[in-house]
Amino acid sequence: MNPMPTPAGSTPATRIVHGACPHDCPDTCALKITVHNERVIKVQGRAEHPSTHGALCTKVSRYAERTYHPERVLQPLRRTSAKTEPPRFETVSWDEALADIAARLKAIEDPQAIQPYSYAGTMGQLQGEAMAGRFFNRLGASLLDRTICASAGAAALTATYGHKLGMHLRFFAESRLILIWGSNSIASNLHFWTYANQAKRDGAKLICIDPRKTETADKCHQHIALLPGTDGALALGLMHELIANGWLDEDYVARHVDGFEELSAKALLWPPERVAQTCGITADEVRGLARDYASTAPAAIRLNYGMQRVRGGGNAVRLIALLPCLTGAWRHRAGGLLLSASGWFAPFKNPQLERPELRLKPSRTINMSTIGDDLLREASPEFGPRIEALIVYNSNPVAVAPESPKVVRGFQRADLFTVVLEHFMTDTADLADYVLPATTQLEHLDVHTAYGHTDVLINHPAVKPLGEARPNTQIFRGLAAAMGFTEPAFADTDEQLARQAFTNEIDFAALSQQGWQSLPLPEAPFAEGGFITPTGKADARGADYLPNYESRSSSPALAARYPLAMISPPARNFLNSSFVNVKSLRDIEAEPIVEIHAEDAAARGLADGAVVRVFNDRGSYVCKARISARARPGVVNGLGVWWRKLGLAGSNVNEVTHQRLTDLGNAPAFYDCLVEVAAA
Ligand SMILES: Nc1nc2c(c(=O)[nH]1)N[C@H]1C(S)=C(S)[C@@H](COP(=O)(O)OP(=O)(O)OC[C@H]3O[C@@H](n4cnc5c(=O)[nH]c(N)nc54)[C@H](O)[C@@H]3O)O[C@H]1N2
Ligand SMILES: Nc1nc2c(c(=O)[nH]1)N[C@H]1C(S)=C(S)[C@@H](COP(=O)(O)OP(=O)(O)OC[C@H]3O[C@@H](n4cnc5c(=O)[nH]c(N)nc54)[C@H](O)[C@@H]3O)O[C@H]1N2
Ligand code: SF4
Ligand SMILES: [Mo]
Repeated sequence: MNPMPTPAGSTPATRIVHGACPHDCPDTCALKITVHNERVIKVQGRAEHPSTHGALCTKVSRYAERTYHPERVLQPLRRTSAKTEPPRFETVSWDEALADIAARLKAIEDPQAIQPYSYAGTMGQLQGEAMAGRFFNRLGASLLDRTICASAGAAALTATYGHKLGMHLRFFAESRLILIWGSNSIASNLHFWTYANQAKRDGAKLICIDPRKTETADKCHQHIALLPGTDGALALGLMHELIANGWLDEDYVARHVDGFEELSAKALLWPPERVAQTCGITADEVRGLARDYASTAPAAIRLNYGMQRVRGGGNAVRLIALLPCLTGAWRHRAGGLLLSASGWFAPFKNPQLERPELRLKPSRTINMSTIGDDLLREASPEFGPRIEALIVYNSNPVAVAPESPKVVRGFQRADLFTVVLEHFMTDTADLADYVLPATTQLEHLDVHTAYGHTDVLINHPAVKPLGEARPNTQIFRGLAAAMGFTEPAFADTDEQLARQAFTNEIDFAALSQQGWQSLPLPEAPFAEGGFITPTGKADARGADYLPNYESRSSSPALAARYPLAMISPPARNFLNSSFVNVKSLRDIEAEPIVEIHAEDAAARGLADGAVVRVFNDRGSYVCKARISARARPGVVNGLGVWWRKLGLAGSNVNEVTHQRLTDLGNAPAFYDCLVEVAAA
């Protein structure tokens, strides 16, 4: 496909290319990429794009620095050292690498012993699963349950509303009250913040509900610093107040909520005093929040995934998602809730893109969040074959998956054959048998959906692939050819894949020309009910508060040894573990830190800046203590997700997290974690 035509006024040596930010971020910004003499010299936002209006975050405005990074992997690499030794690699040709990988895969008797492992390093439809999915389907490899981020909340929204649907981003600007709940929007959802800030300027009240006093909490009118994993109790307490004070929209409840009687009986067990005790806040905070929520219209909730990373995270999302159904906030386009907008895209996406029919036999499914345990598991009738080969792309599991001591041990298995498609020598690439050089967003074509807004975007390639790098699509095509797969599905070019990705309702020519297409959608989706559940009503049945696996009240013996609750939300200048190796961004974050309240630091004799060990029975993470009012007493904030090898002692925050799963969606409970902190 041709890049954008050279616009009038630009010299032939300089051209503008329209792109899309590939990162796992709700915003999916439209990019304006300036290419001079076949080199990208600037990455900016496109001011014309209504949802993201020309502003980029600091990270992606440095995207060219990432693409032209001197440490880019630009040739296929083959391991020459043992997995337990410092990593050493030699360069090999593509032909040799692909032939050898294919030979290794063919030698595996049961294809289910071959495991793909990927997430949202790029959220592109093409460089994500389009060709990879075809390859693994044809191979008959194990399936992967992609749970590491959002599946608890996704399952909860689906159970409650019938799909991952929510308010439109732009109408937050018209809200009069916004609850920013489990979201550090300024750091992780910048363009939402622009609309919230507009509402604030117009007189709206903003309330942040978050254990950490984030930069977003600093800018809100009120901050409610509850204990991690207690959001479900707070939601029940709010319902208690709505019911006790007669603040329900009875008509909306009667017509559009299923299971209200059952929910009401549960909520009445949660008077503000009990909620206060469970959540570690005051009863007046509960009462005040309920009053504000019931008496202000339109009232909107921006929920984010931070609050669902605990055992009861799915139920907590269900309960919070029911709040706008009880007050009838959904009647207004600026009222309701947004966690994810991704369900809006479902009717416009081609469900056959990954060619499920190429899979001839059903396969087992491995949960990506338990990869540590699963790599160490022996063959058994329940589990199936031992994992013998792992093909990783768009993810850095050794850094981001929970309980990394086990993940590392699994990747170090001498009998495991690991292929990693990457831009850089990440912690995961360091443990590969082969590292295959992948292109970045500036070098390949892709099409994107979003989860914070409802536009489809296209990313035109701005420059040719650097070195010998290849798009993921091309790498999987090459692997398919080396395996002898001859189905026509493997002959599709990236442009053909891009045209196949959506239904005809998305005008591909217009998308290609303008760079984005907005989905045609109703403004206030549930104003008249119309939930996508089987009954057409919001489903309240069964939703309840579940305490954490690890907390002072649920596991007192463990808490006696490890009394601090640790959450590990993202650092502002990294994107999960991406950008940790971009020096200008790492310099801003400076060092891996754990934020600790002055009282907790004093009780442990810790000074600000001291090198500390954050530890529990699973492992020990070395970082620096930052004594900070951003941490509440009893809770420490271990900002993520550093590359282990760029941290202080070859470890990161996932050294101490566990692999137990959430109540719904089988997601990791990263923020349900007890630790102790001591001077190192
Ligand atoms: N700069 C930056 N932006 C990002 C990312 C990044 O790494 N860096 N990551 C991206 C990804 S992958 C995602 S999934 C999205 C969304 O990613 P999220 O993980 O939702 O990110 P945050 O907005 O930081 O929201 C998490 C907030 O929830 C709070 N929190 C933790 N536990 C609890 C709890 O039990 N209850 C409540 N109420 N709050 C809690 C944390 O303190 C934090 O402020 O952001 C994306 N954007
Ligand atoms: N303790 C703790 N752990 C967490 C979290 C937390 O809050 N706390 N957050 C969790 C969340 S929300 C998420 S989403 C996961 C994220 O985990 P991952 O999805 O693994 O995300 P990243 O760490 O950004 O790693 C993505 C990798 O993909 C590579 N990549 C990017 N584009 C391409 C491409 O086009 N081709 C190829 N081959 N590679 C590419 C990048 O170089 C990068 O190394 O981490 C989770 N881990
Ligand atoms: S990471 Fe998010 S805010 Fe930053 S450019 Fe990408 S989509 Fe926009
Ligand atoms: Mo995520």
